[in-house]
Amino acid sequence: MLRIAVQNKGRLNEQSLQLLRESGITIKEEKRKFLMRAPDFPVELLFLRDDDIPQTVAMGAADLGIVGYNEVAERGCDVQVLQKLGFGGCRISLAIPKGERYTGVEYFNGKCVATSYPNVLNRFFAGKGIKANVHTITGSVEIAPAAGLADGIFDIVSSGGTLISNGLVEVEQVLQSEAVLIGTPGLEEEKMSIVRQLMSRFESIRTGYGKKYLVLNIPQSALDEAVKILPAMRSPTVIPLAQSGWCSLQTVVDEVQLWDVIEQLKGIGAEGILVLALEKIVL
Ligand code: PRT
Ligand code: ZN
Repeated sequence: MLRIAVQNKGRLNEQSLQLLRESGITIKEEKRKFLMRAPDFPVELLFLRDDDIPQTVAMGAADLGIVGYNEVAERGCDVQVLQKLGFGGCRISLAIPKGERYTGVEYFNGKCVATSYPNVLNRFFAGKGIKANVHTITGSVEIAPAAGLADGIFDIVSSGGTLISNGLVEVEQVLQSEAVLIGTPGLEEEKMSIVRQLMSRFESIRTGYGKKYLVLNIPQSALDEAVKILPAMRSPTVIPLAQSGWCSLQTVVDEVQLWDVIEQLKGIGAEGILVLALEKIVL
């Protein structure tokens, strides 16, 4: 039996549970408790605040945890980062009031910076030889400069909207983060074999994120050109059509490239283009 710590509410909760569901680990949420056993996999889930997950895993009270890398970096607990999970992406950045002249990280010498991530920030400043006053506050860090509590902030940024609405400008991106799977160091082989099985399922799901399955018809004469346009995993599947001179192409495309690829394919005569949702890619 493997115990996995997940966030009990908050931003990573739903996607963590969805990843587990898609991996075949379902829990009945309507009567959710602190600790729940999955009926269909040798796993139980422990629901915690994200702040407590790294330490719980380091102590071995949970074997695995799903948590933002930012929390792992801040807590400095003895855990193994086993896998990036491809959601919860954000960064921790330094930001200062708009209109301030910023010439480089030396700007922060002698300045006061408010943050909930003092350890990450102190390490960054120490590495750059900056002597600043790091002021630890929890919650609403972004209002600290306007409230006269700090000259700048060091906080999580995702879209950047919160900084803009508080009159702040991001000047240094210090740490890139996403949800990660962490594990207790030195798990016994029996548990590790379940961990490996889970990680391979997670990887299949992650590989499918942001990808679409594209099906289209193309004149045989344009096939070579179409193959050059399509960024397939190996090469696209080509199936002849009943109508002579035409074939069907099937391939996987990154969502970000999708419209570009479609327009290029239409330009060489593609027709009947279907874009289908892709659930998993098992490598
Ligand atoms: O209650 P608990 O302690 O479990 O949760 P929490 O309130 O500490 O964390 P929660 O649920 O807010 O976030 C959990 C994790 O989500 C974080 O540790 C990050 O790894 C990740 N994550 C991803 C984010 C964001 N994106 C994010 N945008 N965490 C917080 N934010 C906040 C940020 O603090 C700032 O206030 O959103 C604001 C900035 O967002 P933008 O889009 O305006 O830039
Ligand atoms: Zn938290």
